[in-house]
Amino acid sequence: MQSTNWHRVFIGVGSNVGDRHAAFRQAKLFLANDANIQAFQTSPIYETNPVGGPPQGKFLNAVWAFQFSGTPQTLLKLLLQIEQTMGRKRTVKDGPRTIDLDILFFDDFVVAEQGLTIPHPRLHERWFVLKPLWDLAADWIHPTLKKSVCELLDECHADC
Ligand code: PH2
Ligand code: MG
Ligand code: MG
Repeated sequence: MQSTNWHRVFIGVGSNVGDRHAAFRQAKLFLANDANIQAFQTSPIYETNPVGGPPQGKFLNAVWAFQFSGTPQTLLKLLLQIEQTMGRKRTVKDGPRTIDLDILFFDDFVVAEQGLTIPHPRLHERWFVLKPLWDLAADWIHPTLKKSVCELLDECHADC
């Protein structure tokens, strides 16, 4: 039997359209039932003011962590598939969305490709990402900034 390589992954989850809690539940089911995902963990859910983009409704935000068997590219494909299945429309940049699933960290990988940047390029500036990340993994080290999530949260303004 071939041995499977499991990677520790953190994703940021956001929703500000429709039944936001229902969208979280549905996206979680899609992921937790995937054969390449194990040991699923969820942070608390926060209601946050929108940062950037057009005027829009408040978000629910959370971070989910799991073990993933596959590459960053196959994970991205899975997340985009779930977003599409759940009716995500990409019209306005940073505009309203039924569900947004962003890869934050993938082990300590650093990836810079068209359409895929890991770590997420703005995670260290966003309270709505850092706080739920801190709930799950305060000591995780950002692979390029070389700071812990706890340090990044300390440096981050509460209204971002
Ligand atoms: N996502 C964005 C833009 N602005 N603001 C909040 N509060 N939460 C988000 O998830 C969010 C945002 C683009 O992905
Ligand atoms: Mg996003
Ligand atoms: Mg996204």
